[in-house]
Amino acid sequence: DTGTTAASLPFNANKPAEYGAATAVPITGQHTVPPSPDATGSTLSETNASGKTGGPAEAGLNRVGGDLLRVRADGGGQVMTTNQGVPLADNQSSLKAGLRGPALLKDFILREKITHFDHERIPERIVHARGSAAHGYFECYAPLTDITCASLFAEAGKRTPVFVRFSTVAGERGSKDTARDVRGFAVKFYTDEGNWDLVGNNMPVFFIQDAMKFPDLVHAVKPEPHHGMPQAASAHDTFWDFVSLMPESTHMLLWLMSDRAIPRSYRMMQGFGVHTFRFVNAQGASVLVKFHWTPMLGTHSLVWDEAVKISGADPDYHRRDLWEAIETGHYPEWELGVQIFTEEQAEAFSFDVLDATKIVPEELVPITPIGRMVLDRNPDNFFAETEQVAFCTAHVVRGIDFTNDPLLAGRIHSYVDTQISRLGGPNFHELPINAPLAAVHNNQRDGMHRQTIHRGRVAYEPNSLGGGCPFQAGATGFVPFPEPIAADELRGKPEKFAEHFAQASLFYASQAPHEQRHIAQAFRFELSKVTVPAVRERVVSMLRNVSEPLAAEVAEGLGMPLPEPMPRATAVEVKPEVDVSPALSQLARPGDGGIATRQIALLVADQVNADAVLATAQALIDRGAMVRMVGQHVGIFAADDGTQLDADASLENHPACLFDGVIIPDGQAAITLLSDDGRALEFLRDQYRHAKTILAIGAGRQLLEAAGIPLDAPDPGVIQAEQADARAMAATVAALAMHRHPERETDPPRV
Ligand code: HDD
Repeated sequence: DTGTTAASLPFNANKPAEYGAATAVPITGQHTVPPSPDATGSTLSETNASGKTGGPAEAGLNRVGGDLLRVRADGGGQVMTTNQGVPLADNQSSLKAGLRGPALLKDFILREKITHFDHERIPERIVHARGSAAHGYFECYAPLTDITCASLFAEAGKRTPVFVRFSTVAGERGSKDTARDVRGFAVKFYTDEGNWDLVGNNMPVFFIQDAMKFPDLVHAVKPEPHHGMPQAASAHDTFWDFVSLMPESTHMLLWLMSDRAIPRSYRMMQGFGVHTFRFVNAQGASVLVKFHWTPMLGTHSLVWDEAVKISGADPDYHRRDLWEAIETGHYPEWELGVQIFTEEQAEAFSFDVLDATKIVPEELVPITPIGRMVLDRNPDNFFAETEQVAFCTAHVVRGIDFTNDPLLAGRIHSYVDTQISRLGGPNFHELPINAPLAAVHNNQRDGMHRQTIHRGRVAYEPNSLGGGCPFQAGATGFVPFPEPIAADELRGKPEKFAEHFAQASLFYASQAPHEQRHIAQAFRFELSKVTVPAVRERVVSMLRNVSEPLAAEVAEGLGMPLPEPMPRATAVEVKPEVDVSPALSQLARPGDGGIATRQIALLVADQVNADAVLATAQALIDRGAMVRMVGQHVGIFAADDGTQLDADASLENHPACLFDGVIIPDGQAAITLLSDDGRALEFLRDQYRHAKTILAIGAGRQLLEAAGIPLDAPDPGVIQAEQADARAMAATVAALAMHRHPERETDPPRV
């Protein structure tokens, strides 16, 4: 006996008798009652019931009422057991011969716990390893039965549960969120006629035209194989070596170097199905379609210097943003639209709609809105849901079919195949997050980790012993579109695939001046990391076929002479239908003009003016913004009228890059303190450099001066006011709603 009383032990209240002879008699543990879902502090959001979470289906919704409740586990108020359900007296100390003795091999409790732990990890996705996901629903606007018999588009108001995963492509599972990269936008629709996965990206084109090249592309962009660097970055030799030898990647490179590759939020980016798909109606007639997701919050991006700094300040920036928005009830929403066109129209286009490096300009075929998607529930468990979800382009439903895009053909194989090794066998469709809500009946049997218990002795077809069941649905099931094909087998590409530059030029020409500037800067940055001069030269020679001013700007930025333009793969002159497509600029989709969920820093220090703090905070909170008091430390500050202000962020733990705007309240003594603080000055310089909104009230102006913020020229994003009155707040809200003020940018930055 150590002589220590149980009550005085500080270590583990649930296990009072941990030492000495007292351990011979195990003591029943204690538990605390977890808060109810409604109580503040709970991270669960079951109250936001979606079809996938259970609850009765409402009229007009899917007839399937499946849910995940059947597999949810919650240890609250429960006794601890082994995996065999045996209640455990003690799972904190291993079984030993004597208190100081050797551990015993027969300790199945220790061995089970450690064995399970040893096998907790599964292989990460070969691409798109880092991602974040959420539950929600898709709601159809109006019946589309004239063009598709897909059940989710059958009725106005019909809701279909969805699970959506956003991702970066190149980085490993633990990499940063704000890398320059394509973002995955994968949607699993649990329709009442089976699962449909629309596995898209936030860019409408791709690097390559044929799936055969996908392993080469991924090997080139991933960390270089000899030393495993760089992580989550395309700025290295092997990537640019590969793409510069593959002019078909030019159009995608323009998107990748644009602001699209550093989105402000998953909630503020478009999504695209990329390939041309088919809608097929009940009569078997087909139209071609391209899928577009448009965010209600508009399309907005970071700037590169900001993205780099966020990588250090909060590598989980996008994951946190999505999670917090949903937890606070600001459910992100997108509109789904389709470009609809016929085969005959497609044949007349100057490009091939089977070429995934080409868009169909919206000016040529406008987008028809067909429904909206709302994400209203965070997953309960990251591994079980976000990690184990298996998206496959092969998962289509009746009414939706493929085209002969050769990139899509390879994908139809690749995704199912990869899940078999990633998720450990062919039964990954039985994992709860992957299981369709529609019933599954077929003669497939067995395999690793089979969950279903099939009854009966018939697992073949045709059969008479099982009454011929399960029977084929015939014309009411999935019938492939009967596309007539008569052709020679060969390895090659259509003529139109050889034109690689026209749409890259279109994209560049359609960007706003600051977007064009950012593209040139991104090329400059990425290529400056390339060590082989010949690779840089090849990229710039490629750019000469896109835009001479762009090529010249990049060459100048790299201190190199202009190389000859890259020889073209085709001599055929392409006459593009449009030279400019305003829809390709992010400015075309500014969003709803609100500032909801925008992160605003309110700088505080002792003796800050209480009225200014409270008035500005209230005005912004009223419009849904997220306001944080940022102090020289976290915790309590005394304002000028004695009010205690509780700062939940500090200049040290929440640098400027994490905010969309900053308020400098009045209060001479506080401003004097902040003017002597290098972190406060750096905070303002970064806000200014990153083209964000700054409001300075009264003496707050002195802080701007101390930080060297230029105040000579008018800037709608730098607002100075004597008081936090309605006029000042209206100007601030309008400036925040503009997202950024790029007209202030200079290269190199003034501040
Ligand atoms: Fe892919 C994952 C999107 C081309 C092979 N891809 C993956 C994910 C997205 C995309 C969003 C992540 C899914 C998730 O969150 O689990 N991929 C695209 C788009 C492409 C594309 C929009 C071009 C239009 N992909 C592509 C090709 C191949 C693959 C050409 C192979 C031939 N992609 C895969 C994969 C992954 C994957 C290896 C890795 C993990 C997974 O599938 O489930 O099968």
